[in-house]
Formats: sequence, structure tokens, C-alpha cells
Amino acid sequence: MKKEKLLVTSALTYANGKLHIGHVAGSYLNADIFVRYQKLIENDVIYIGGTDDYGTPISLKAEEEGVSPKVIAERYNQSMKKDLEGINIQLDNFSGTSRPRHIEISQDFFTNLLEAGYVTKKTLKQLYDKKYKRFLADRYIEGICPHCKAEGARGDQCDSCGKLIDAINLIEPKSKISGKTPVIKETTHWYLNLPKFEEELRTWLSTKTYWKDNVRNFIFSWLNEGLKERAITRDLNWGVPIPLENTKGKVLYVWFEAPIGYISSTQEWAEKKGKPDLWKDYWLNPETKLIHFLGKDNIPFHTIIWPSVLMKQKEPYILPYDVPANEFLNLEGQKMSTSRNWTVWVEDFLKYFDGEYLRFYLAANAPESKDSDFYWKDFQAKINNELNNILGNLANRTFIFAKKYFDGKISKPDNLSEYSKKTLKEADKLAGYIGKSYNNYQVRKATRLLMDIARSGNKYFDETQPWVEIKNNKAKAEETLFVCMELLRIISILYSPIIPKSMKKLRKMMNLNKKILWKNLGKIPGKFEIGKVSQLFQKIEDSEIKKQLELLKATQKGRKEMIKHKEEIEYDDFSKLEFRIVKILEAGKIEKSNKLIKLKISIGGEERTAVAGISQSYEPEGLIGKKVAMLINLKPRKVMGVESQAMILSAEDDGKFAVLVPDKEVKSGSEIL
Ligand code: B3M
Ligand code: ZN
Repeated sequence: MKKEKLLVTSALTYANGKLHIGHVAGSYLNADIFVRYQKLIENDVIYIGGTDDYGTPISLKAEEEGVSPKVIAERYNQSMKKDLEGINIQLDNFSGTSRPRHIEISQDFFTNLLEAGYVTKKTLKQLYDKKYKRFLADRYIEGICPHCKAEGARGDQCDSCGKLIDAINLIEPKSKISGKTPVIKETTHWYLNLPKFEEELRTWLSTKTYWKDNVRNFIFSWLNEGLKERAITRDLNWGVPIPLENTKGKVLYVWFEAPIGYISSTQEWAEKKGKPDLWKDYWLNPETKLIHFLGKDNIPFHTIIWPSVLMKQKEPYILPYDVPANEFLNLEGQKMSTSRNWTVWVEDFLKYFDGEYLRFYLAANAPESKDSDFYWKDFQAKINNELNNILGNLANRTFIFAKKYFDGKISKPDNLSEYSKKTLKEADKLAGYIGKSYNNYQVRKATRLLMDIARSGNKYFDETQPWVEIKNNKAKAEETLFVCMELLRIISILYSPIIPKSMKKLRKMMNLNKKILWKNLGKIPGKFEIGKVSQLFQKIEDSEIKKQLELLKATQKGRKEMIKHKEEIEYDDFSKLEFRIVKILEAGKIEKSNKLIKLKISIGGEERTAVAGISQSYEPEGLIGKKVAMLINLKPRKVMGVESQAMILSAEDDGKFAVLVPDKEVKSGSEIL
């Protein structure tokens, strides 16, 4: 069969943080498994990736830390590379978009589009932060989504409905740097004329009948809403500079140049190989299948904007052959969030568990057609009940038995029983399905079918009872071991895209040291000779999972959150409020309430009653005699039958309260100004 040529990419992860399981499940593991399979069937495949170094996620992070964005980009590029290696994701090249080569080619791409008449300059109104004297691009701004009305939509995209947003259309926009409502100011930008591509795009997309349903649905709903011109430049100082005169402070939009990173990373790869033109053999070769693995929020950029950009270059670039987008991975039933630290960082995972376990669990649980969940308890169950009790057990019992009674040497019997033949035939059939699953990005299915082979091996072992046969008919027992070893040999090939390190270990124990190739599946050896054996997998204890759940909750508490500020007020608004220091004379619980305390207070000479919702943090007795801050001109309100004539001021921290007290002795009734 003719060898295929493939160029596989994983979405370029923003270099603003470490690698987490969402990245792995979204665009790395599925790509890596696919690539490993392609190598098994001896196709010519390269796997390209890197970090997305520009864009507001990186500059925001840099501002938060007070360092330059380049420092951030380099730090996380290195850290991601290391963590990817830690879980055996075998990219052929891992680059970063802030490297010089990328800048040059991105500028060329822009110039080519401009010269071909697909980019137009326009003056437009944009959101501007008066305090910081800056235009607010993309993630520098947040507000309510104009499409689905979700809060927390960013200036570029809404995470709730996935739609792209023009920041100016956000409802109640707020600047992320000052927290203030921005003003509108004119600026100049360059627009990609997407409507001009519509027909060509539709024609091209209509050939993609084989794309995943979730991807096609997304694209067609987008197209049917009508394509709009999109600005491909921004007012920022971190990014690829626009290659035009008098454009200082303007850069290419990150989503315009980031996908070009796939090309610049391939160029870097070619150069490292000492064949600088080799990248053309992929990108400019119509035979190459270009396959982009990514998360669903990246679909429009890769299927509409990116192909448009590629279509109008001077050189004949290939267009994406397939875009197998994954849905999202949730954690313990909640949406993952790096800002809330609600995720599992790969670096942390690797401190406690083998990376193979993450690969296995995320493969078995891949968010292929709908969102899926990472649950620590489920993770434990999958590792213990499947990897250990099914696959590990098959290897273990077979090897121990073979060592004990046959010195590890098992020959192929001259004749196999019907049952043995059937067992091997079944496995062979499953191998065919597994190959198809790999080819169709159905990693979940492949994982399941593989476990079925191991399961059938255990059943076969149980039913042929070698521990009985060894006494009556040694040849029969040897036949069982041979069949089980043959199953293990097949498994070591079939499972290698998912758990490569473990399968290598398995093969080493079986002295199968030849290169792992799919075509060897059917080549049953005449004998097996096992070497030194050890356990393939380890079980995970309850205490280990408990610890992870505790860690997850603990880091949650220490989270850093952006504070949402209230509307700005005038001094006059403030001066209407009367705050004073009051003395607590009496304090007691309010019956039937587990939150409220009734207080008798004195303001100078005047006595009043107040109700305070702080009983989870204070015993009433402890409050007596304290001088505290209160707002005393709020209209009295009845709370659980008691009239409250003043409001206590307290600081809330995660549901706990601390009342405010003056830090020097002052007389009761002192005004707070
Ligand atoms: N960096 C978004 C993301 O990390 C973006 C992908 C770029 S792919 C060219 O999800
Ligand atoms: Zn929305």
C-alpha cells in the first residue's frame, strides 16, 4: 500500500501558564495517539506544535507579574515542553511564536493578503482605557456577551456560547486593567475581507463531509449567520509588528498569526534536521494531509479564517484535511478554570503518578463527541479495575505460570484447539476495529476494545484451567500460556499508541525487541521466551485519591481572583453615609436563626438595637464591650421580628466574618470619615 504523508498539529497553547489536563485531553493526547498509530502503519507523519506566545493572555500575565511578556512566553514554553515529554507526547518539534522566523513569515502572509486585495484599512471606534491611555484589545476587556448574555465574556470570544465577539458590542464592558468602564475612541485597523471568501470557503467546506459532526455543525451555523469582515490587527505592543510604515503600537492579531506558527514550527524542524527546505515537502505538497487537533473553541479560527489566509498566499499551501476538534474536559463535575486553579497541572500529577495512567484515563474518557469529566475516584477505578485487574493480571498470571513450570519458555503447539483458535481469531478481528478507531480519532473506542482483548484472555485462562492441566496434560497448559502470550504480544502493538511506555516494558519482559509495527500483528512467533518480569502497573490506594481531592480543594482556597468592582460614585454619594464607632452593650442569639446576633449598642449616649449576621464567626458573649464600626443612617429594617437600627461593618473572607474595630482607643459615637 502506498504510504500516506501526514502533517499533524496540536493547537498552540497560550504560553501564559503551565500544561494542564484540559490541554492534554483537548489537543495533545488525541494527536499523539493518532501520530503513533500512523507511525505503526508506517505512514510518513510529522507532528508539530509549540506555544502561542503573543496575544493578550500573555501580556496580561506579564503585567500581573511585572516582567516582560517575552520572559513569560519563554518560561511557559520550556515548562510545557518538559511536561509534554513527561507524559510521552512525542512532538517532532515544539516551537514558540515569538521566535524570529515566525515574525518574518507572519508579516509576509499579511503583506500577501494586502497586495491581493483581501485586506482593507479602516478607521473605527474602539474601547479605550482613559486611566492607562490604552486601547483595550481582546482579553483586556470583559463584559456581557451580546449573543447569549452570559457574564464574563471576553473582548474576543464568549466561552459560554463560543461565538466570536467584537469588543465594542460587549454589554457593560469593563477594563481588566483599571476595572473602569472604557470610553470609545477612534483608531485604525486592517480587516480581512471574509465575505469575499465566502463562496470559495463554502465550496471547499462542502467537500468535508467526513468531518466530525460537532465541527460541521459549528461551521455551518457560523456560515449561515453570514461572514463579517474581521480586524486582523490590534493596538498592542506585544505581538508581530505590522509590516507597514507609521504603524507603531500596532501588531497583527494573535489569531491571525498563531496558526502560521504551525508553518514556522515546521520550518524550524526542517532546519534542525539540516534540510531547511524539507518543510515544503509537507506544506506545499498537495499529497499531504494536514490535520489540526484542537479544542472546540478554536474551530472557527481553523476552519474559516485560517483556510482563507492560506488560500491567498503566493505559494500553494495545502488547506486543512481534517480538524478533529474535541469538546471540553470538566473536573469533578465543574468546568475547568485555571484562574480558580480548578484543574490538574501535569507537573503536579507527575509528582504522584505515572504519566501512563493519565494517558490511559484520558484516552478512555476522551471528550470526543461531548464534554467528559475527570473524576479522581473514577481515575482510580479505571487504573485499578482495568489496567491492573484486567491487563496487568493477564500478564502477571501468564508470566508467573510460565516461569514456574516452563522456565519461561513456551513453544507454539502443533495443533491449536478450537477454543484457542477462536480466541486468537476474535483478537485479530478486534485489532481491525482498533486500527479503524485510531484512524477515525475514536480513542475511547480503541481503549475499550483493547481491554476486551485482555478480558477475553483472562476468561480463556480461567476456562482452560492451566493449573489443573499442568498435572494431567502439560501440553494443554502450555497451549494456554502460548495463546495468552500471543494475546499479550498483539496487545503490546495495539496498545502502544495509548500507553507506549508500559507496552515497551511488556515487550521487554517478553524479549520482543523488534521495532513495533502493525504489519507484525499477524506474525505469530514459533515460541516465546520471557525474561525478567515485574509488575506492569501499580494499584492506586484510596489514601492517594483522598490526598488529591484535598489538594484540589486546598489550592482552591488560596486562589487569586480578580475582584469585580462596583460602579464609581461621587463624593456626594459617599458623604450621605453616616459611619460611627459604637459600643456593644449586649449581645444574644436570635432564636431560630443560625446566622443572626441581636445587639444592643450605644452611639455616644444614644442606645439602639442592631441585628448582625455574624454568628458563624462570633459567640455573642465575645462581642460584649467591643467598639466596632457601623453604618447608622440606613433605614431601619425588621429582621426575624427584630428591628435593626444600624448595620455592622465586617470583612468577609470565604464565608467567615471579621468585624472592623478602630486600632486606637476612641470614644463611642466617633464618626468615621
Ligand atoms: N492559543 C487558544 C488556545 O490555547 C490558542 C490556540 C492557537 S492555535 C493556532 O486554546
Ligand atoms: Zn455568548
